Amino acid sequence: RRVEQGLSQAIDKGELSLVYQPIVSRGELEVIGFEALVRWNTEEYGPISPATFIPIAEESNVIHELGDWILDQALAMVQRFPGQYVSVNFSPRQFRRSNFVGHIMESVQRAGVSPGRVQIEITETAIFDDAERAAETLYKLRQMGFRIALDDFGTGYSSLYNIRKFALDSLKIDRSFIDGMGRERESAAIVHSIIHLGRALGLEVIAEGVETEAQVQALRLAGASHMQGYFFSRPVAPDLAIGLAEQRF
Ligand code: G
Ligand code: G
Ligand code: MN
Ligand code: NA
Repeated sequence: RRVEQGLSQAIDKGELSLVYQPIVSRGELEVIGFEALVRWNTEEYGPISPATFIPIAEESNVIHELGDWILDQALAMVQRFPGQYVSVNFSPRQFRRSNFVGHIMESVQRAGVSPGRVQIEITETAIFDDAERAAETLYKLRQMGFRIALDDFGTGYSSLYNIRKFALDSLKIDRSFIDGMGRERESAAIVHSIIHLGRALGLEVIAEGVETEAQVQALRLAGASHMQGYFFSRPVAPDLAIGLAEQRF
């Protein structure tokens, strides 16, 4: 309750900000996009993690106010990048909002941003509860030129059979599997399977949570399309992100 009220005021008080983490291509290790991640620095308690406040916002309509603010910030930012896309996280409730497609289209038009510069990140939970409706929403978004990524892939309960029905551009392998890759055969096997699945379905596969050189080498060999993680950069403030945009890693 307190968090919910605090969030509603946080925007006006200027306590929210976005940080950006580069997504790097496998071959040349060029920055092809940035994931936008929200941060909340409260006057009273200091920083609160989105892992804490997003689920609370998600329980009420505050998520819409918050989500609109995040999208507008990210759309203003992408115009400062020399060509990269911005990847924005949408929670299940945002995705299921009535007229989500019209709403997001209006935002990009108002900002003067081409939909091709925007990647929409959604989780399996958002699309599998009402698969038919979700499939239609994704189809429309993709028709308009948005990129669609399925986030935290492998942790949800997606049926592999259903994946092909959704208009997707990429699968993001959850970082727990990347983390386990060097230690457990099971994690490595899962990473390889997701990469093969993605390829077979004509999707890009983005590995998240890449922290070591050894993981970079293993993922390149395995054929991941793109990588993201602390090895390249932590999520950083806008001005620092601009500085990273033309960097090779
Ligand atoms: O950035 P960090 O690793 O602290 O994020 C923790 C969780 O919060 C992750 O699951 C991430 O997807 C989620 N998150 C971060 N920023 C946003 C955002 O702007 N919108 C939504 N819906 N979730 C976000
Ligand atoms: O759920 P989602 O994938 O959107 O969340 C991304 C989260 O992962 C962000 O909170 C971000 O700060 C975090 N993150 C990004 N790169 C790394 C990494 O290399 N290691 C770890 N542990 N977390 C990371
Ligand atoms: Mn994400
Ligand atoms: Na993720």
